[in-house]
Order: sequence, then C-alpha cells, then structure tokens
Amino acid sequence: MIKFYYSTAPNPMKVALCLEEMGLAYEPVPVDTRKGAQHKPEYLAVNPNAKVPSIVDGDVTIFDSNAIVLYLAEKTGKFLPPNTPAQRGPMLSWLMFVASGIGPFTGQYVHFKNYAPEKIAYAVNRYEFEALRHWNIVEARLAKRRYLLGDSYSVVDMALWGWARLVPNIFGEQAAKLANVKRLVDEISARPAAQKAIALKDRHAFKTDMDEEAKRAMFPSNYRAQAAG
Ligand SMILES: N[C@@H](CCC(=O)N[C@@H](CS)C(=O)NCC(=O)O)C(=O)O
Repeated sequence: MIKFYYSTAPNPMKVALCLEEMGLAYEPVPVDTRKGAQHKPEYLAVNPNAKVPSIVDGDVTIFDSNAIVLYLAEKTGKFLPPNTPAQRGPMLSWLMFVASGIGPFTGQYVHFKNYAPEKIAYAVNRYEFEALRHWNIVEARLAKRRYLLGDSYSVVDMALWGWARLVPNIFGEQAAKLANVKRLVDEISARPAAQKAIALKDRHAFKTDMDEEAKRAMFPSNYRAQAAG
C-alpha cells in the first residue's frame, strides 16, 4: 500500500488525481503544513524539502510532485505516450514546464499578492506577469489540442490540473482569457477519479487559519532575524 503524504494544496492534489486515475491503493497521511508538520524529523526523513506531497511505495521514497507523477505513470504504464523519443521528448518538456514554470511562478504570485508582509508592487507585477505568461503558453497549446500532449489524456494533464483548477480564484477576471484551460479543468474535474481526489479534503480537518504558527511554519524567511538572534 502506497503511503501518500498530502494536504489539499495544488501539488499534492496532482498526485491524488494520479493515484485515483491509476487505481492504485494508497493510505492518505495528512501533513498539516499550517501546524508545521512538514518540519518534524519523521517527515523530513521522507521529504528533506519539508513540503508536500511525498509518497512511500514499499522501499521507495519519492518527493516532489512531478517526480511522483512520472514515477507512478512509469510504475503502472498508464497515461503515458508511447515510449519513443518523438513522444517522450514533448512529454518531458511539458511535465517539467508545469513543474518549473507553472507551479513556482503561480505560487510566488499568490505569495506576493496574498501573504507577503509588505505589498511590493514590483514583486506582484513580476510574478503576475510571469505566471500569466506561462498560463498563456498552456492556453495556446490547448487551443490547438484537446490535451497537452495531443489527443490522449496523460499524466501531464494531471500535473497541470493541480494548479489549473485554482486559476479562477488566483487570477480573477484575467482567467476569462484562459478558456481552454477552463475547458480542460472542467473535463478533468468531472472525472470520477478527480471527484475522489477532491473528496480527500473531507477526510482530515486541516488547519485553515494563517496565524502566527502557520506563518512561522510556511514562511520561515520572515523570522530569520529572530532565529539568528
Ligand atoms: N516542488 C515541490 C513543491 C511542493 C510545495 O511547495 N508544496 C506546498 C503545497 S502546494 C507545501 O508543502 N507548502 C508548505 C510549506 O511551504 O511549508 C513539488 O512539486 O512537490
């Protein structure tokens, strides 16, 4: 049985969708990041990066959401394009684009817009611009193809879904221009596997307050001076 260390945040949700789509048996283990559970030694032994998600599959431990998504796809042989260089190359590009572009830029935009202790116009503008630039690349791709890799639903679409389902909340009116992203999200979210992944939120009452404890756990750079003192 795979142990799945999760919260309901975008990166764990990609993995939840994959586990469900692939029909894998798993035990969800909540990691309450607003209570600082990601920094506990027992969790750091699983993920030294102190983030969710991670999985433990027998004697294999994997962290970082897109690495997990690819691992699960290769393990099951499901939702991957044919293993030829011509098909695998774009699969890797788009999967890494989601991992290194979509996720980090969107995440930093959310941070500077909603959580930064000072409103820094430069940072908000830069990350909004860069996040939307990445989403517009996905939009252009989906305007010409049903899925990111063409005609078949793949793990790359699952990796995108984790963040894509939050696009309207994050970008407000600007999300209206991302019609094909919405089309893909609506299609994926209606799938039984996505419904089960979404229902994970009801299995554990995660802390919702962004209080001092949560900020210390999630934004430790704000407390650097105090920690050093
Ligand atoms: N590159 C990592 C990023 C993981 C990540 O940032 N996870 C967030 C939730 S989406 C988290 O654990 N946040 C808690 C924290 O930053 O302390 C991945 O893709 O798994």
